[in-house]
Amino acid sequence: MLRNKSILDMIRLHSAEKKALLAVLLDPDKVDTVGLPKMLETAQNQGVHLLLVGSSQPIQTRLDIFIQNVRRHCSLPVLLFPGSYQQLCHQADALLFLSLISGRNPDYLIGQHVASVPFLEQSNLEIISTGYVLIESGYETSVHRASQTKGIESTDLHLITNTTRAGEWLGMKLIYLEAGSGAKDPVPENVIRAVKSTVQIPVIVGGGINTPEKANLAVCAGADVVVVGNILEKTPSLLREIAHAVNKSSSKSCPV
Ligand code: 1GP
Repeated sequence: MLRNKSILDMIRLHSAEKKALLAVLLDPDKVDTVGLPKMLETAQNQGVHLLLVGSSQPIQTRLDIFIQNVRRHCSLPVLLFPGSYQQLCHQADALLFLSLISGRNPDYLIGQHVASVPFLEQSNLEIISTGYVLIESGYETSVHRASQTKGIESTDLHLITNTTRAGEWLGMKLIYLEAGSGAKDPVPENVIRAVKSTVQIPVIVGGGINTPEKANLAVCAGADVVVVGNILEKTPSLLREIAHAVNKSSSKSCPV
C-alpha cells in the first residue's frame, strides 16, 4: 500500500514528539473471527496506530486472505511480526525484520532472514530491521519454546543495555523488548528506562500488557510503541481503555 511516509518514519516522528503509539497484535489462528470486524473498527476509532500480524507458532490460516479481510474493516498500517519466514505476505505494509539478539540461536539471528530473501526480493514490503530482545519473566513462553533460547534476566541491566546498544550499532532501526505473549509480568519499567537512556532508536514493548495501568506504566517508562495481543482475544472490550491509557499518557499522567 502506498503511503506518503514510511511506517518507520511515522514511529520515529512520534518518538521524537514523545507520543507513544499503540499496536494491536493479531494472531490469525487465535482471533475471534466473528468479533474481528468490531474490534478493528474500535481499534481505528479509539486511536490504535498499528496492527501487527504474526505468531511464534506456525500459522494455519491463509495470511493473504486474513490481511485482506482486516483491510476491509480498517485502514491501519499492517506490519508482519513473523515467527518464521513462512509468515511473510505481500498484503502487509511492512515487515519487522526481527533478529533475536538476546539469544544465540543462529536460525533466529540470521538463518530465517536469509531464507526470506527470495520472497522479499519480489515484495514491496517496507523492511524494518528490529533487534528483538526477550526478557525473562520467570515463566516459559511460546517465544522460548519456538526459539529454544532463554531471555535475559531482567535484573541484568548491563547485559540488556549492552545488547540493545550492540543492536543499534549493528544498524537496527527499532528495539523490541519482549516479555513473551501472555507473560504474567510485562517488561519491568526500570528495564525500559535503562534501554531508553542508552539507545536513540525507538523502543517497542510487548508481552503481558493486559491492563490500562500496565500500558500506562510502559509508556511512562519510555516505551515508544506498546503492543497488546493476548488480552484482546479474551476481553476485546479492554481495547478502548488501553487505547485511552496510551494516548493520554503524558508527563501529567505519569507517576513522578
Ligand atoms: C507478544 O508482545 C506481544 O509477542 C504481545 O504480548 O499477547 O501478552 O499482549 P501479549
